[in-house]
Amino acid sequence: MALKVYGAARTRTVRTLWMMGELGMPYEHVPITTQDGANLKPDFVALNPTGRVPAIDDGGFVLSESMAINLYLAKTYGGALYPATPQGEARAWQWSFWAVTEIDKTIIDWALHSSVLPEAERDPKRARTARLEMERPLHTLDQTLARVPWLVEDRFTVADLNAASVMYRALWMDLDDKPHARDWLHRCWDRPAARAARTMRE
Ligand SMILES: N[C@@H](CCC(=O)N[C@@H](CS)C(=O)NCC(=O)O)C(=O)O
Repeated sequence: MALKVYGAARTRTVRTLWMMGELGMPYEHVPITTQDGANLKPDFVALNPTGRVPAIDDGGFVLSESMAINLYLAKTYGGALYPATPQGEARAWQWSFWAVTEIDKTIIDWALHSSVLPEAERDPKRARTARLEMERPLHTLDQTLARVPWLVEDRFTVADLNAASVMYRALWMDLDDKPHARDWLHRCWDRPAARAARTMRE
């Protein structure tokens, strides 16, 4: 039975769809949407009690949380996409936690109030506050990438995929004062699997 990926590409599921593209594995996409509440229907909640997407079902092993899903997929099926040492592995966890705790909610707030919501519903002050809050984590990222081309070891790994996928909205952010982070972000999203995942959502 093929691995199932639950969630429409327009949701955070794009992170998992990108990973599936990198893996080149066959999978079944169940594009559950959230606007119509399909994610809260009893069938889906029985499978995934969080009622959120993405989720995967790998032969009966059901997992939610985009970062955990990608770390699991890379470790299980990803070969060189997963760091080779315990230290590299821990760094991948570090950048994944960094992405969800320091970037995820703030960048969505920034995107909503700078471009995504209809103009009348945007609050420019919220967009500015969100952008300011991101200054410190973006600086950390930029300083790191001034020294190395990739976040872990010397190649693109799940650490880059997780962090860059959470930063999807930053593709439209002016990052000229963070050139290392900006170039890395575009390098990550220029990968064929990332482009394919974007095509599914845009
Ligand atoms: N921390 C979770 C967040 C998942 C999440 O909030 N997904 C949204 C879609 S982007 C969702 O399912 N929203 C519907 C809801 O909360 O009912 C992850 O990274 O997977």
